[in-house]
Amino acid sequence: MKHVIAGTAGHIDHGKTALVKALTGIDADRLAEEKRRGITIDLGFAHLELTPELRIGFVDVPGHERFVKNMLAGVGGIDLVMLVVAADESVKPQTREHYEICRLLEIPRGIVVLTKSDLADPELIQLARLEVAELVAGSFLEGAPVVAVSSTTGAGLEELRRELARVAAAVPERDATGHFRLPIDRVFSVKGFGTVVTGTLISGAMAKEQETEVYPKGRRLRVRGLQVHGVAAGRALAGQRTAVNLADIEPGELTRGDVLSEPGRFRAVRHIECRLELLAEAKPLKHRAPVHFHAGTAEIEAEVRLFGAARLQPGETAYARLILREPALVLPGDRFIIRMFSPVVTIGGGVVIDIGERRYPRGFDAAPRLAVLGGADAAARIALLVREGAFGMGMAELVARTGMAESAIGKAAAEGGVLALPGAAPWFVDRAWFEAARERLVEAVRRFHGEQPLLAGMTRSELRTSIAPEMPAFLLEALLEGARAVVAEGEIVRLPGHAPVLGGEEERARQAIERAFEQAGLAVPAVSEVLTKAGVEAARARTLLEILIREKRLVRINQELVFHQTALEKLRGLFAQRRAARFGVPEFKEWTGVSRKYAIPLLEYLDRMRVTRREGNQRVIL
Ligand SMILES: Nc1nc2c(ncn2[C@@H]2O[C@H](COP(=O)(O)OP(=O)(O)OP(=O)(O)O)[C@@H](O)[C@H]2O)c(=O)[nH]1
Ligand SMILES: [Mg+2]
Repeated sequence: MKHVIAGTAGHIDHGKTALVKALTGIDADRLAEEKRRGITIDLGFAHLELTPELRIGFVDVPGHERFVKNMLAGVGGIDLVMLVVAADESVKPQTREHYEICRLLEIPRGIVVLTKSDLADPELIQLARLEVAELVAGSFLEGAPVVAVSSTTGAGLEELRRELARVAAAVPERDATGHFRLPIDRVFSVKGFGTVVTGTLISGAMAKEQETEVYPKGRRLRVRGLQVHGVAAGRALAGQRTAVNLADIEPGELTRGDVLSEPGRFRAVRHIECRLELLAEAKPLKHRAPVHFHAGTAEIEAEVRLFGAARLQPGETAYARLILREPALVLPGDRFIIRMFSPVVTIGGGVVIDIGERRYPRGFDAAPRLAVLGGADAAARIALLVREGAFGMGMAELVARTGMAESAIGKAAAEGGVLALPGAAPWFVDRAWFEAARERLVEAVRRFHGEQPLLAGMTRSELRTSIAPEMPAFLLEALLEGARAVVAEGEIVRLPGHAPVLGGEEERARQAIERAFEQAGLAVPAVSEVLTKAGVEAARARTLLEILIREKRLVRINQELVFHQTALEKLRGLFAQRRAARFGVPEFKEWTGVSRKYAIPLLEYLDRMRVTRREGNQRVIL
C-alpha cells in the first residue's frame, strides 16, 4: 500500500474543510471553537483509501491570516498540495500567501481545486482559472491540473479523485534508510496510553520499543507504541503520518516544534547559514531585522544577518545567517519560511545550507563555500567539510553536520578524493593535509636528530606536540603507519639511517650504568653511586641515564629509585599468579627479599600500575 500525504492551502472560507469532508467523509475541524465559529483554527487530519493500493492522508490547514503559523506546521512534510480557490471569489490574499509558502518550501507538486462551482457561472469559473494561471506561472504549479468542484452538489469530485490518483502515482517512494526525524505537530494524552505525539515522518524509519531523543530538549524516551495513518504498526516509514506513544513523559513537557530523532545523533543549533529569497511583494529586508523563522513544525524568533549588504531587495536571493533565539534541530537541505514581526506576514524563505555555527574572519567572502555546501555535488560538500576540520572529521560529526546516511557519506568521501582512515569509527582527512603533515613529521624528526645526536629519536608524545599538541593520538599513528621516511620502534621515532652517536667511552659508560641496575635486581644501588662509577664526568653520566630511561630500559619509580625494566617485569610476573590475594608489607618482603626501604616505593609503584590496590594496611592483587 502506498501512502501519500496531501495538504490543503488557500484563503479563508474557500471550502478547504468542506472539500476534505466531501472526499473522505471526515470533518477535520475537531475543536469546539472551530465548529462554533465555522472556521478552521488548527490543523485537521483525515484519510481516504482512494484505491486498494493508495491511501491518502489529508492535512487540512486554516485559511485565516492569523493562523498561518498553524498552516506552516502542517505543510512541511506533504507530498502534494491542493490549492483551493473558491470559484466565486477567485485569488485572495491568503491564496497568494499559501501559494508562496508552498513554492518556497518546494512542495513538489499539486492540484488547483476551484471550489463552490455551484455558486459561480461558467464565465466566473473561467475568470478564476485565468487568475490562478497568472498566479502560478513559472512555478511548480504551472500546468498542474485545475479541477472545478462543488462539495455541496458533488459535481467534479469524480474528476478530482482521478487527478489525485494520477498525481499521487507520480509521488516517488520515499527513502526510509536515512536517519529518522519526526517534527511534532500535535501532543495529547490518550486514556490508557498516556502521551501521544503526531507528525509526518520526514525521513528514515521508526520502530516500536526503540529509544528516541526529543530535540532540542534532550530528553531520551522509549517509543511505547506506533500508529501509521491511524492503524497500529510495528514500524513507521518516511512519508507516513505517524502517531507515537511515548513512555515516561507528560504531554505538558512536549510542544509542537519539538522533533523526535535518533538519540545523540544530531545537535540543536542557533546559527543557521542559508540561501534566503525575499518575496517580490515584501519590503526591503534590513540587516539584523527580526523575523519569525518556521521550519518543520517549529516557529522561533530569529535575526537576519546579511553577508556584506545593508539590505536585501524584494525578489532577490542571497546567502544569509539566521540567529535563532532558541536552538532547533534543522539540517542542511531543510526548507524554511520567514515572516515579518508586524504585520505578521510571510516575506520569504529558503534552504538551510550549513549548521556548523562557523565564525568568519572580518571581510571573509562566505559565498564560495556556501555555494559548494548548498550545491548538488555531495562529494564536493563532504570534501569541503573534511578540509575545514582542524584534523579532518569523523563519521559521527559528518552525519551531525549533514544529516546524510553513513553509506552516502562514505561514497561521497571516496568520490571527493578524501582519505578514509580505517577504524571502529571511520575518520576522514584531506589527502593534501595528510601528506603535508607527514612531511612536517619527518622534518621534525630530522631536526631533532640534529639537535640531540646522542638520543635514539623522538618520543611519540614529543612528536605529536611538535606538530600540533591537540592532534588526536590515532592520527599520529595513522601518519606513522606506512610512513617510509621514518621508523617507529616502541615509543621512539627516528629516521631509518639514524643511530645515536656515542663515542666508545660513552658507549662503555652507558653499558656500565645499565649493567649496574640489571645485576642488582630489586635491591638497586643509589643512582649517584652508579653515576660516579660510570667512568665519564657527572653531567655526561646523567645524560646517559636519561637516555636509558627514555628508551624504557630503566624505569624511575620515584626521585631516588631507578630499576632495570627486566627486574620490574619479573616482579609483575610474580603477581600475575596471585590474583585477588591479599597481603601486607611483611609478606611482600618475604616474597621478594627486599628491605623496607625498597618495599614501600615498589608497592606504591605497583598501585600506580594497577597491579595492586591498597586497602588499609593490606593490598589486593588486581
Ligand atoms: N455552496 C457551496 N458552499 C460551500 C462549498 N464548499 C464549502 N462551502 C461553504 O463555505 C463555507 C466555508 O467552507 P469551509 O470548508 O469551512 O472553508 P475553509 O476553506 O475550510 O475555511 P477555513 O478553514 O476557515 O480557512 C461553509 O459554510 C461551507 O458550507 C461548495 O462547494 N458549495
Ligand atoms: Mg477549514
